[in-house]
Amino acid sequence: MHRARTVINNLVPLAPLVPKVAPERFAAWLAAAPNKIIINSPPKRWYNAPVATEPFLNGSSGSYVEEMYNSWLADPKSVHASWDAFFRNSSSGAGPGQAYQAPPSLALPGRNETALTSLAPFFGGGAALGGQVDDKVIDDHLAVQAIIRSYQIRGHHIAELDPLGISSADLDDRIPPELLYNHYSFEEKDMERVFKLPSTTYIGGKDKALPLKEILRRLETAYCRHIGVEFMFINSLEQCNWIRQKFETPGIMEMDSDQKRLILARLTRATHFEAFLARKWSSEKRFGLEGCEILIPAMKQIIDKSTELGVESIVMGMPHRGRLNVLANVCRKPLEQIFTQFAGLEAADDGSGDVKYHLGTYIERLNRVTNKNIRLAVVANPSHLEACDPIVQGKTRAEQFYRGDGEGKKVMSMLLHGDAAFCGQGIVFETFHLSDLPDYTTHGTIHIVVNNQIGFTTDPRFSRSSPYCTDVARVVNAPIFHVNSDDPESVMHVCNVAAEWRNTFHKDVVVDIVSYRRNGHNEIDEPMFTQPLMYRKIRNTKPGLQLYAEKLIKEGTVTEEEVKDVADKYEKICEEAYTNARKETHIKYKDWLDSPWSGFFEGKDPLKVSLTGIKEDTLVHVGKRFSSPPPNAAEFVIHRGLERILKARMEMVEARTVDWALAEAMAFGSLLKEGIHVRLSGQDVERGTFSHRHHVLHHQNVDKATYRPLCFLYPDQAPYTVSNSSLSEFGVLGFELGYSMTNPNALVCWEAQFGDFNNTAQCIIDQFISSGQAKWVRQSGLVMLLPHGLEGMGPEHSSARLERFLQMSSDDPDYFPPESEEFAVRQLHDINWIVANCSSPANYFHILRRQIALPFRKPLVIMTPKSLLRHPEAKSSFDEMVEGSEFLRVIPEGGAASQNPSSVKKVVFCTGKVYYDLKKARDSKDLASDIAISRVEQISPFPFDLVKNECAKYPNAELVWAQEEHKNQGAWSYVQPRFNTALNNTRSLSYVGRPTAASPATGSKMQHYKEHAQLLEDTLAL
Ligand SMILES: Cc1ncc(C[n+]2csc(CCOP(=O)(O)OP(=O)(O)O)c2C)c(N)n1
Ligand SMILES: [Mg+2]
Repeated sequence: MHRARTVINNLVPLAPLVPKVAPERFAAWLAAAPNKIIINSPPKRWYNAPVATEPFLNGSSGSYVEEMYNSWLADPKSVHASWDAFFRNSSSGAGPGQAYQAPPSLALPGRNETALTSLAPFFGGGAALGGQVDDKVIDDHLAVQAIIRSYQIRGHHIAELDPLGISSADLDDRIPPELLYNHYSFEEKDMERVFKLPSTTYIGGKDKALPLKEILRRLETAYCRHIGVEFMFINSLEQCNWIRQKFETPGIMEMDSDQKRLILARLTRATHFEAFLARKWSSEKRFGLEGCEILIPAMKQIIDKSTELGVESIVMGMPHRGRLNVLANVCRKPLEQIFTQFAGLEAADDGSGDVKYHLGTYIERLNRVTNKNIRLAVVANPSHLEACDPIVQGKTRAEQFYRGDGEGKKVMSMLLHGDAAFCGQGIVFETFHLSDLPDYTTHGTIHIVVNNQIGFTTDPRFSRSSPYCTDVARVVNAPIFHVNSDDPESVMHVCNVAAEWRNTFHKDVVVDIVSYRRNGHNEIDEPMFTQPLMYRKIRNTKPGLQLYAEKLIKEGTVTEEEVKDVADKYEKICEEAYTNARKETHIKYKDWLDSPWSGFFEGKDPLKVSLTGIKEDTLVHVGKRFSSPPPNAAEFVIHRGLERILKARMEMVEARTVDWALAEAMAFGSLLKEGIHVRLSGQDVERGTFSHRHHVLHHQNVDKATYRPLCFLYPDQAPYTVSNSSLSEFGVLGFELGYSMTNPNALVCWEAQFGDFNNTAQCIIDQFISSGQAKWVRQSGLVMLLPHGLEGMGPEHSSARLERFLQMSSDDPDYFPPESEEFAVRQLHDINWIVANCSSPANYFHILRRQIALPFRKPLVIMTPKSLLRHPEAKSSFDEMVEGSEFLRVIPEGGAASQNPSSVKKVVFCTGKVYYDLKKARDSKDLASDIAISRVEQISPFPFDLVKNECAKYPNAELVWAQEEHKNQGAWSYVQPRFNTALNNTRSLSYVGRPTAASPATGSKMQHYKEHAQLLEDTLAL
């Protein structure tokens, strides 16, 4: 298959495009008698080596070769013996000029040969042949094949896609030469000649041969009217043929009058919805759909077709444009709820809310066309265009996972894009690259581009370098259907094909609706400032609804009264809803939730946290499984180094201790045992960036044979997914966030390779994780694992930018909440996320488990260690994990200093791995009784209560905060005001550590050690 595509790609002529001066396309040729045309050989092509060296494969024979090759692949006997020999030789690597063997004589056909004379009827009559086939006949047949192929490959370039008729969707007004009639040697008299059709086309329907004139007419109809099909780059002959069939088959686009009336009704709603809003709230921004109202019937068509094919749930993501219309007319969100958003009412529930064109929704309803129940969710999104793409994919994937929908037959995703954003935003590319990865695929997404040929005030020519705004989709071999928005029936056809494509191949597909934007970017913008000619044209362009209504009236499908009637009815619905909306006094953010967790919150004490310590038996069981080689160890050969690692793990279990990896495995394993699905995703997480985890063992002799110990802990455990991700942060973090939104009873973790790289996913962090609950009342228990710490690895492998996470924490530095039993959980309940830097494996174990033990969900950001993964002291005892133990927000000094606190001279507060360095230095200086070192493990929400107690314990001590990060980084600026609050400004806390800096760490190891030594000395100075 792949080889066939190689051939196809090599066959694409690379001749320069010629300017579109005269309309010398075949269509024009049909209308006007052409001049005599000379055969003009396209550039030379090659099959297995450069064609220039394989002389017989030049000229227009490329498509013929492809035809032969396809037939040969299916059945070597179906082609002439010479072709058979050629393909066999070529497949086995014969060099240029060596694969070809002269064909046997035509006079004596062999077993699998067809005498050319048998094709006589197609060659203008046997008499013309006289037992011989002249070169012209063969060349003409090859030319016909080349023409067909040219239309399939390049027809879209000249399709009439722009409803305004002013620009080309591919930004190129020229006509590819192979679509010009004078590229080939036909004359007018040839138009009536009948040519045999190759198997790579379906234009014939039942006919095996057609007159040239008809061939050209049908190709024009299929490829150059209001649909431009881009698909010939796809690496699968089967898929190419499937698409050819969907667009070439005669009559395939015909529609009955019911279907047409349905389109009209839907288009009416879409159009009148915008008109209604414009009338009632003329100065409100709503990012209307005017100019591309066909989007609504298009989406509905996809939903109808997909439900008909078995889909039960659709997760959608979309930008601002037409969003309210989608909510109203696709999701059928009550109009009252939409209209109240315009009323400026206060919210009746918690949260800070968002503007109306960002809100999500979730609806379950009956699809009236298919009479099946369907769930529709539109995820809430920020202004940041395309940022919700991976979220939608993660949410979809999770829904498929929980439903056991392993092939995506029941749940699918649909993503909407603006033309400028689709090609401009890198996240689109990152999301496409998740589409075929085993643990990230959603088995095909239907993308719709609202291509209004403008982005705010910028013309496409200045906003992209690719011909089409959709070219990014080509990387995943997604077919792309460009369609003129003013031809509703063509739009519906491509929507049907897109839904069928997804259902058949479970791969992505793009519908590019080429349209225009009737107003400015928003309703109060003046587009004439920047696009005067375009907008003059738009003013003179009839709305799509009017055009379609006129068409249907003209052809007798509907009457004028019926058209008016549908519109009036919808207006009435809007008016009624408007009246009801005016009675509302409050809005409810909960009405706009995209991922309701039914049953999760109900009947729960919102402040009751389950215990995180577990039975020792479980620790032992998980520990042992995790430390054991595969059960069939005799055959499954693991790496020697791993044998040692497993052995060391087993020894730890026997000694009732854990290191970081073991603690993590025990947290995961115990949750799996409790029925909690655990998913760990990120770059190289299976082994672990620092080779400490090893959740997937690889057979050393058998390719792809692996063993995942945590999947085999208990027969009835929840599933465990651990997956190396693509090299993306924005895309993958977004995906995992989406995954975490679907079901609260799962621990979803994303690990950065180094914490430093999280900033390429900054938008997900800022727009979704940090603020998602406040804006959209949507919770997530996502865990971000960010390896962090200055260890001399240079500026880009040292800091996860702890300071940024802390700066975005929403707890008030000046407010010490009332102390009570529920102090900790109440803080967690009120904050936007949790930021921690654990220094012990046990604490890591507990904080992971606490994510699930909480009666609500909060994102957790953990600065995870690197050197501590192997630090001999960074171990914990089972005692710290068994029942009765819990997460420690602060680990107080427990050594000599704590025994005689009043004589302690200094209390050093710190967080993370620097603790071990400070402790070692203190003990080596024999200062264990003079200096207490306390660890703040949960930095945010800040443990005011525990810090206060710890300080109070050492009344005569100086208080310092020591950190290895530079002064303007790390936790300092967050903790300082909070210490003051905890101490009620009665004592002060001073800073010890590196000075301020622009870069997170030095690139010089020597300098690093120097700075580190200084830090220890300064901290321990008395
Ligand atoms: C990431 C991001 N950058 C910039 C913007 C500002 N912005 C809002 S709409 C817009 C133009 C979008 O054009 P297009 O994607 O074609 O959608 P349209 O508005 O034309 O429907 C821009 C630049 C944004 N919202 N998000
Ligand atoms: Mg646009």
